[in-house]
Amino acid sequence: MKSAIFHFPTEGKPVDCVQIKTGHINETYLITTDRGVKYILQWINRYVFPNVDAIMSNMSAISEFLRSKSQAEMAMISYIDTLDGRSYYDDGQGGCWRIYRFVDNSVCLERPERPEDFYECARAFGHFQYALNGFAVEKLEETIPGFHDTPDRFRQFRTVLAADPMGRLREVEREVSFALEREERACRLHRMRQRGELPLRVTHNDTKINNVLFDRDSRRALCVIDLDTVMPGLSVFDFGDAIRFGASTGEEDERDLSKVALDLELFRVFTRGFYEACPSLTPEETAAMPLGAYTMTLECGLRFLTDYLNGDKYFSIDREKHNLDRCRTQFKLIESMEAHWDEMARIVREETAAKTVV
Ligand code: GN1
Ligand code: MG
Repeated sequence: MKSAIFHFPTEGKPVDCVQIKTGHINETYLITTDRGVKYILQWINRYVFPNVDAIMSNMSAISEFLRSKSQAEMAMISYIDTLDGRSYYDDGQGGCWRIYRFVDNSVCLERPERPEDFYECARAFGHFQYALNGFAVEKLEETIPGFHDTPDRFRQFRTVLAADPMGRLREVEREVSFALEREERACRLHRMRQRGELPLRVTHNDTKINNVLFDRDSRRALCVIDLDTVMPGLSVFDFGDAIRFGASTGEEDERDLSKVALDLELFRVFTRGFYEACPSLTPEETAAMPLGAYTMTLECGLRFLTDYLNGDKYFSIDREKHNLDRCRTQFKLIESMEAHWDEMARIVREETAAKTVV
């Protein structure tokens, strides 16, 4: 049992604690009490999130806004304050903990088991974006500054390349060239953002399908979770990150790269669901969807590679070279996107054109 749980009010006495292996940053536990009530307890990684107050205050600002909007069709998880009235428990040893009540009958999917799951996932993230239209973006704190600042990710990459602290550079020369050759294209979105060609929105920034809770029976999306990286961003960050993870035919850490490609049918289904749930996207935003998928995939691969070269300090790993394997799947996916670029653009046009208000 994680003793942090005893700093929160629970219905009944906690009697069981199981770790849920999901995500690469925080640790998550399912707690059950003697009255059968379930809670999710989370340990927040302070190396990644030094400012926990900023996370919690973003979260409550968003929750409040969404609750005040009657049309919000998606539920929000709400964190439970500690016994002494704080939004999280600081254990004094560098650990911060928070809890929320487990959503009854919910299930979290590591990948879409059928296209409908991915459609539901798209609707959930599209709706999240749509429902937050009108929220004053500037009220949000940047919980991780420059999170999707791709040029800055390249700068960090170059710093690690120059230092090569683990002596791993020689082994990854191919991956390094792969990334550097694509730098210009990967930074295009950032320049469009700077030029104001795409509107700044409230974005989730971590739109993996495992950040959506589904109803176990109906398989409808219930709510979006993991709001730690909600920050000002571009709508296509959310679109693109979901594609990166969910529309790949292989796992994010698959070692057999022949299994990894972009599934165009899943790409279509996601585009449809996202646009249906968020019809306020501008024509410029929809046109940038393929580039969003490309940028998020390359950037994520670059982050895995940077972390590998840096000694695996950021993403948790379960095996040697885990981050390198993750980097390779992302780059394989990039090759698949490059090979199907025109089809991606055509699918986006087909799925958004008919509905565009002229
Ligand atoms: C991290 O921990 P998790 O799985 O929710 C990361 C994302 C990456 C993702 C790659 C705060 O998310 O940005 O896209 O791993 N989160 C943070 O799977 O860096
Ligand atoms: Mg997550």
